[in-house]
Amino acid sequence: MIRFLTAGESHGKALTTIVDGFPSNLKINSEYIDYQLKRRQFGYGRGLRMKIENDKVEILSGVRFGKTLGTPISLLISNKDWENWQTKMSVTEVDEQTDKITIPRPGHADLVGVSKYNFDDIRNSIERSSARETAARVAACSVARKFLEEFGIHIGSYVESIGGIFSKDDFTQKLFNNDLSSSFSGKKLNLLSDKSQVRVLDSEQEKKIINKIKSAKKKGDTLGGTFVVVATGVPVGLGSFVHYDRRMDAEIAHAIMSINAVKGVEIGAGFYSAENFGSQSHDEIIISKNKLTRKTNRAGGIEGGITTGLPVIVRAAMKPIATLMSPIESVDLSKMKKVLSRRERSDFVAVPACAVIAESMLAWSIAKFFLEKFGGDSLEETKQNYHKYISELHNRIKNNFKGK
Ligand code: EPS
Repeated sequence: MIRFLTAGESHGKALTTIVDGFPSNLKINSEYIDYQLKRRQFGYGRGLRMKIENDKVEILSGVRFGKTLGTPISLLISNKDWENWQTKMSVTEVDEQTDKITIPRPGHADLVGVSKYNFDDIRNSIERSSARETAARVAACSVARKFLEEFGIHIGSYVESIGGIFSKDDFTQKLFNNDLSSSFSGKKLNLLSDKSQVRVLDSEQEKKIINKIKSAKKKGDTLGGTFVVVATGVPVGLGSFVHYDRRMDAEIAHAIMSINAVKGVEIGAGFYSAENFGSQSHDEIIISKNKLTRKTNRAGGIEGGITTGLPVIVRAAMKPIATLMSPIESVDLSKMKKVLSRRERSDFVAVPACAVIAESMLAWSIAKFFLEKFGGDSLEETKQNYHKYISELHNRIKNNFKGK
């Protein structure tokens, strides 16, 4: 059973995470994790904080001579901005008076946080609810991503739309139609999407989106969007139908929905299927190259809570960032009077970053069910179990049904 916890406030000294349960002898280094951290910081429309931070991880434990020990892996990411927040975010009591935040931003955790935790300063809600926490998640999930790569599982993503601007070339439809070259992989997908400033696959769409972000900025407004995450190389048989918490699709929906500002998650062509006939929704079973497979992949690589062996396809919606430079209505809690909401430094758009975070969370979910199925205390043991299962799979089905 793998697990991780993160800790750290947005403007505290650092973010930390402990990653537990991975087998020994997996090669990992800080450069690998830093590459993913950099991808999370990227994207047109991010705010000034990303100019301050240059997220780098320090591996504190669980790794020796570049390989995991099978022991808890602890990771640290320092907040460069801490320098400017030492008094305001001091762990110990300070004599200096700090201004309390009394106006909650609609759409952020400001009001619900003070309501729930009995705070007299909204700062206490902002700090941990900030999407800064996702830097620690990306670091933790990089271990899962590296582990999956050992089995040829690659996770990639692209931004499908920002502010309602979609590409004319519907790549998502190609995924559902299973209309991709045999060499298509999550890794190759990222080589394309990472080239774009907003991580889209179409340069015409990129131009339109950047213009829309520019106009949102001018108006002091923000935008959300939709993105697609794809995992290729996933074997048949991860997850189960036996319990609600062993279903791969339920696990993934939970993981993606837990990302800040995500308000919708869809597996495969979920919403399309709801509007169409069964014959247009399900994936016909065929034999190709002597193996059982499907004509299409509208199920998004999961049937009955179990992976089908086709790419896992997850689509998600991110709402616009809650901090608005042209604010909407709120209430000053110190006076209980109507006011305009509070402005503070923030992003205008963070959909490209959100897609990278979702890749990381998807890696975690798949690694969790992968290790549940194949187990192993060392990477060698996990590989042995995996290869035995994969090599026997087709003949096992054939032999079981022979002559019946
Ligand atoms: C973020 C750091 C934050 C924001 C953003 C994400 O930095 P700061 O609050 O110091 O500007 O840029 O957080 C939000 C948009 C949010 O609503 O919390 C990061 O590291 O991703």
